[in-house]
Amino acid sequence: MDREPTILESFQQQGMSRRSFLKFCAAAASLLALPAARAAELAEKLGAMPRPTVIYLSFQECTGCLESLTRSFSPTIEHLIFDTISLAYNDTLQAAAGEAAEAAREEAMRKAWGKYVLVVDGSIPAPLDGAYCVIGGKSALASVQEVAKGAAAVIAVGTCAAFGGLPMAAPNPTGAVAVQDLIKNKPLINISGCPPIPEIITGTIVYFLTFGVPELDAHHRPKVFYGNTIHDRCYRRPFYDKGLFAKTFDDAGARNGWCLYELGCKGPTTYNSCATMKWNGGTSFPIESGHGCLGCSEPQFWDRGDFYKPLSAGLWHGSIGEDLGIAAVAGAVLGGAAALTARHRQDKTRTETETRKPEGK
Ligand code: FSX
Repeated sequence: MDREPTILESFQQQGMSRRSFLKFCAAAASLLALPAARAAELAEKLGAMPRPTVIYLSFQECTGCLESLTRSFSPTIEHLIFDTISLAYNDTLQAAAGEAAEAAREEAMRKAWGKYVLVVDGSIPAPLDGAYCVIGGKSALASVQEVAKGAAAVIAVGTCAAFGGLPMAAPNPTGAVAVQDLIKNKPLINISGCPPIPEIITGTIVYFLTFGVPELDAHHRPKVFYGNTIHDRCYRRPFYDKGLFAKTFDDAGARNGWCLYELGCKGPTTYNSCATMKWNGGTSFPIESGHGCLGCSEPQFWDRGDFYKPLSAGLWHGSIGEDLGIAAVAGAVLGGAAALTARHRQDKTRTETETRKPEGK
């Protein structure tokens, strides 16, 4: 064959049938909540295209995002990197090291200039020409700018890459910034979460390859995954509505599975799919394990207040938390009637959030 194999041919070369490819596409379509016609289109388009080149750069981060990605159940990481994309560079997963690895990246960039997808995890320290993060003799700042030049699109994976995350937490000793603070002239998708849900990473990549940039919220996140708060979909929500709250992690309320709001849960102000997609193939998520949401998919989550104080304590800085917090205290006292107020305020703050520009812009 004197041309690149298509994605379907790659599946078949790995000994898998067309049927298993269609099952892979059906799983991806279901994850993305696509209607039947779009699901068929996904299989048709994905099957006919050659595997696109992906360059994956990691900077200031904890590698949790990549750990998360390797645990994707559907599409699996194996299907993604062996059959769906051509992962030209990832300094954690690749076998090559040193100069050979850098040469492979340069070659991949040259061959797919203007067409490859750049995935970034981790924040980038900007001061002193990026001197606080240097890999292979090149600063993260120079690397991301150089690779982004030839990219068709940029996907920022994890809250560090999307919003600065933990490395940017006060006092931000390295002057860390987010990818969107540096790359302004390319289509950009943020997949936030510390780490993000693995299926959101793989699902977004598959969607982008097939249909282009999905519909995004004000923070450049795919609406299909970040369109609702954790609170909107939380299975403990009926207890919130009745004003039944756990007061400590070991009281009767906690044992009965009541709402964790008063223990600091940030679910009402956090947009993500944890309550529906969950983790480890749909096994559980933090609130199901008895711990409140930390709000890790929102900008500046680390500096916005005490993780273990309720939003109503007013320590979660910003109008969203304060507004919702006041409503929730009333909910605890007045039960169902006040919960209606909380929902109304939540709708109002959702609108505020969606019209808000990303911080630092
Ligand atoms: Fe950050 Fe990711 Fe949290 Fe860690 O790459 S979003 S610290 S899970 O690893 O960047």
